[in-house]
Amino acid sequence: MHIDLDAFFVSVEQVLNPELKGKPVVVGGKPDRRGVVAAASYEARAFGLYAGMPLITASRLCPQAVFIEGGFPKYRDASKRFMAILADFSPYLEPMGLDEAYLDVTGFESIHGSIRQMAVAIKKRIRDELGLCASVGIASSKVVAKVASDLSKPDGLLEVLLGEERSFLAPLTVAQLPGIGKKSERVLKGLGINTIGQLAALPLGILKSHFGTAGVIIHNHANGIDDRKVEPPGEAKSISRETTFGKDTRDSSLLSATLRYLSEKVGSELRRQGKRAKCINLKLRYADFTTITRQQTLSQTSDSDQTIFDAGCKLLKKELSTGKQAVRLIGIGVASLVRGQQLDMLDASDMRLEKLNIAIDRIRKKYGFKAIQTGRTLLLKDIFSTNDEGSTLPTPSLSR
Ligand code: DCP
Ligand code: CA
Repeated sequence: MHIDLDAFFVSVEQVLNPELKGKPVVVGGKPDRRGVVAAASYEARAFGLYAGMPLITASRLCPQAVFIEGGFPKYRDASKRFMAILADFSPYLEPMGLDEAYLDVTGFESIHGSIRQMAVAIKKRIRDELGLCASVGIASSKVVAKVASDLSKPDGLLEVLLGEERSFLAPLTVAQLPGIGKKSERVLKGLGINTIGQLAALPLGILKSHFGTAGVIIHNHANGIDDRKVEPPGEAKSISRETTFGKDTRDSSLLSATLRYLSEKVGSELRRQGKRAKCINLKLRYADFTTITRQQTLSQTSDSDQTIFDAGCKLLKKELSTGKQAVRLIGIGVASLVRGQQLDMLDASDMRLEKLNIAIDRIRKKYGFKAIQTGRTLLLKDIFSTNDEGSTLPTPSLSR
């Protein structure tokens, strides 16, 4: 089964404020703010609004829409409750983001009835307990189940019977196949391929010459073949935080203050998971949207804000010395994570930092992230808005 909640952020807002029901609603921010639509209600989509559209365009197309800022904690809570309902039906649950999951219910029919009955029961529980609508696709593989749930939206339920995968996919457009983005769609159009059926019939060699090894996957998926298992999540392989500036900037003190803030967010999550990182990466997006990432490997694993920040800063300085453009987005991440303690002896200054991190984490856990702030981030005071989660920039990506 693939289960996906309809108009997720918006629907959560409508449950909390029923006056919004049945109206064009946009979550993402007020239209005078720079930013994009995160979620649009189906009523808003009727005006051509979609996720990723600039808010300013959205307000032009649909001035009567209600624009709301939204708040990540609400969606996270709804997501937890959604996943808990699914977990009642099978332990083979693979969440894909907040509002979407694969669930392998094979073998649980004797408890819950047919798979279709299970899907009906899941939808009912989500409606009764969360007030939300879910769309469900049932099929013998992940890719077909996902296409089925997408196609069934909103409030849908679509089952593709065993053996009917190919004929189900055949009439759909290639863009409806997960993994086919705008670029691949253009390449395929150039080859005269518009439907998944045509794609399925294309010789494998041609696909390989255009898409490399991904060509094999595309070929299989187009033919309804997908042997990926539903895999309950392992441990996070990387942690990152990023933010888009209200206005593109070259101000190195603003960039470094933001980098410090993001490093602290990454560091505290790293320590919360009881892990250390070997690799630090910096991400920058410039005014013209070109995006770069640069990494550095540490000589020893670390979980300290200071180490993450120092490595990020070095990479930033190097990059800015060559870049001429203003920066639109900055992000910092850690990868190559390992669990547990440092084996080498820490020197006195490392020990001091470690104690400092522990103290800061404790204060933040008790009083919120904004309860304590390092000098380096003071510059951001005016830019940061605050909410019940603590100090966050007004972008959802940062509130996590
Ligand atoms: N989201 C976002 N920015 C995007 C796309 C999505 O912030 N560019 C957020 C808001 C969505 C949520 O993720 O509510 C889930 O994304 P979906 O693509 O599943 O979209 P919706 O749930 O809003 O609508 P649908 O009914 O099409 O699933
Ligand atoms: Ca959704």
